[in-house]
Amino acid sequence: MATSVTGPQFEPVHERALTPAVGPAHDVDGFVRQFMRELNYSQGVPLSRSTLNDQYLALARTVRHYLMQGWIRTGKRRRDAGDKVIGYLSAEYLLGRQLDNALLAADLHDIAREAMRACGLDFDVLRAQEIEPGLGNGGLGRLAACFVDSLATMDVSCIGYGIRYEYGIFKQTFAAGKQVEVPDSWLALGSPWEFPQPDRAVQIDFGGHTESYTDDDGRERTRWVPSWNVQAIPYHLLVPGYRNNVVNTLRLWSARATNAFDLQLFNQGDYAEAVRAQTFAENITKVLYPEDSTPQGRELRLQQQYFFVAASLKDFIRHTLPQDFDLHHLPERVTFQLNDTHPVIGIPELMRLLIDEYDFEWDEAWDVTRQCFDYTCHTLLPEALEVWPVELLGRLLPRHLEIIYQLNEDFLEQVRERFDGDEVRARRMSMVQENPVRAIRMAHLATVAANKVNGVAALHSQLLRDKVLPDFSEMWPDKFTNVTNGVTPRRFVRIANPGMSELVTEAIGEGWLTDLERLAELEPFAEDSSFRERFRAVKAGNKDRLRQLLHHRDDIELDQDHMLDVMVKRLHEYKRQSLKLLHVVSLYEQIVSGEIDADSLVPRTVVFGAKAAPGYVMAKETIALINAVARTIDADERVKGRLAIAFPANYNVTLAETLIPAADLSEQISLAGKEASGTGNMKFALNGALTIGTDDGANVEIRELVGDENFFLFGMTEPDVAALQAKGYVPGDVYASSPRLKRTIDFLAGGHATGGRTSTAAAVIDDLLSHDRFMALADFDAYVEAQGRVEAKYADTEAWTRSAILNVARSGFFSSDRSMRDYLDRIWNVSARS
Ligand code: F58
Repeated sequence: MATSVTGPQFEPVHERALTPAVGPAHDVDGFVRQFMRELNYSQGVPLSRSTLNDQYLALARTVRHYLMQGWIRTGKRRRDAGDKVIGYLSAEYLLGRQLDNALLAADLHDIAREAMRACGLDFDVLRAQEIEPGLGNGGLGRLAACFVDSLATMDVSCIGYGIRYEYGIFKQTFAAGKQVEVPDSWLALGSPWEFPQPDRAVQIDFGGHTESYTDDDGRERTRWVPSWNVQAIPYHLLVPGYRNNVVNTLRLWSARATNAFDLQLFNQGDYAEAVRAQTFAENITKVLYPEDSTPQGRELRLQQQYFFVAASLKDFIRHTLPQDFDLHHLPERVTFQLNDTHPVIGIPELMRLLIDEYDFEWDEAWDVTRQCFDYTCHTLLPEALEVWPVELLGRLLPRHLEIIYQLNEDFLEQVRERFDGDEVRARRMSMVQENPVRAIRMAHLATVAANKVNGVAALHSQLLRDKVLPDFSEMWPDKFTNVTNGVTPRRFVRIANPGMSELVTEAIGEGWLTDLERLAELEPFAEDSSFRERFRAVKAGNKDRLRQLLHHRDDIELDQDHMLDVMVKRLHEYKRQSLKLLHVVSLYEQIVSGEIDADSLVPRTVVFGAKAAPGYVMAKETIALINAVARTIDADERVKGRLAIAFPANYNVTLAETLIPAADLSEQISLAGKEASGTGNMKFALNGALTIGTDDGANVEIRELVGDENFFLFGMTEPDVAALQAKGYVPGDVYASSPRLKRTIDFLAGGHATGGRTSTAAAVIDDLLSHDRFMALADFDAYVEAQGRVEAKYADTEAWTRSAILNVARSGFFSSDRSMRDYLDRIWNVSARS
């Protein structure tokens, strides 16, 4: 159709967006103009009538504008080059606040601050408005967020696939010291960082049955006849690299009903029934399961897993690959990293797609599938390895169950052939467990299909091979590898600790943020007394910042000049918060009994931060107990100013960013052999805290790197634990034979640390004395002894500071950039551009 254009002629929008001049100007004026435009045209308010939330949303969208060009360019460049994509499949991304990270990536911080000042607004108040997207439980989810940050910074093509939970990890509050969970409505005030793409929805099927048929070529085939389906709507989030104009994508899926609304029912007045389908469908992505260390075998969880994985695979094939791409070459274009077992249903799903929808033969499909997946295991607790009852799997995904059975049959045939028909071994290795109910072992399925299987720290990978999957490592020794976790220095050093970052840059120059091993250049400064003084001044400033935050946020008054002894992580018995608490009670008992003079103690505040899974009774008892002891100590004049517990509610990424840089002592005291890696331990070391820890997870590597003299090691090793277990562990005997422990427990049981109430500690003490599955009592004496070493060292300010600086200098290895390089070399066979 011929049209005559009378007005100005425009280039197509996508072309224009590629022209550098089109983005907002990188200066205060440009920022202010864009901000006002956002406020007026997107929020629809003049500055004079705008609320804080309006201003925050406009600010976020303004910053977003500066990233758009990089995002469009990155996508185009990757499509043109046909880059191999890392498809990171993770049910969780614990992102933390977005604004600071985007400002840092785009180098806009100073401009934005100045621009807000020019508008008469308080930049810091606006930054504090942001509600962090808590789309993860703990370490595993935060690791995924660190990894995508590093991949963008290293310009590696990655799409992070996940779930857009409407409610993330619950908000924790305390009522009379007990944990109360409040829904986390992170979307309620608007979500300026996401781009919904409803036109890119994909349909996800569930239920029904399978049937055999003969196709036009006379081949016997199987067809899945599902009984219901939902729509998966993708939402894009930007993942900006650090100052490289690269922006990768996080693609999070949200569920929507296929037929939202039954108009006939509505017209008949049956309103509830009319929207039933919608409610049902939308439940799938309604809420994150708040379990941390043991999976909850619930139908909805399996629905979530299949939902996001199936949507991601379909979407990748349809929208990321060129049209008519020959899927025999899929492994050249993608590698799907399975973040724990949660996305493992993707393996039979890819088989199903290839066979049922793309006409592949079984062997061809398997050949492609087993080259497309790698599997990371994040645990050592056997109860944390997911199994799905076949009854449930067969009801929800009948075709997938058939495929798994067939894969298992083929696999077991291989096992029998290789190991002389060893039937006992075949049963141990089977993907199907028979007792207590017939169920699919997702870790076995993943291990069989994956190209590579990795643990998350050296010790963990060793134990994974030797204890969790020994038969598999015997069969395929080369399949197993290790990648020690890491953390992003952009968020956890630069943003969280600006004072230290500045000091580091002054000392060793720029460039360390993307080459963290360069922190080693700080080593000589540990011997420089004026540097040490400045280092201490930074720590003191960070403590002051924390003091102010806790005052406003939690009504907690931190004592000035205390040693900050910090234990922050999910609450779990294996992590042994109870051991830390026993240490505090022991100090308190010694003062109260007059054994030691309060003034002889190094003044210390023990900070806890921990959420308990809502159904985890012992974890909740422990929280209530910590709070009760905190109250009792706080009210006792005899220890005032010398000993305190602070337990701010709702520990999350945002709080971590203020808490960790203020810490002196990092508590990493899990029972050896139980913490796969830990990543909090790395964040503390990088921010100049000294670790008191067991020989567990990545603590082992931290100690090796920072040196024994800069780390407080205590407790049983993993072989000690195994030997004690084998001998038969009797916690009552430990209690009876350790006078210090006995006095501590008797004191606590007598109600002396819980305001006179003996019931508060009963459940925890009963459990410790009768089971103590994680052997807290067995390590108590060693822990107290190590705390004695901590006190002695802390009293020597210069020695402590020297060690703190050396912790920073020697922790460059723990950058997630290094983890990503290891994945690229050992697992993905892809090279980074930078
Ligand atoms: C954690 N796992 C490990 N799981 O405990 C920790 O040692 C490690 O550093 C971290 O992964 C990263 O590798 C963890 O956070 C979960 O939260 C799962 C959530 C879903 C249910 C099962 C546990």
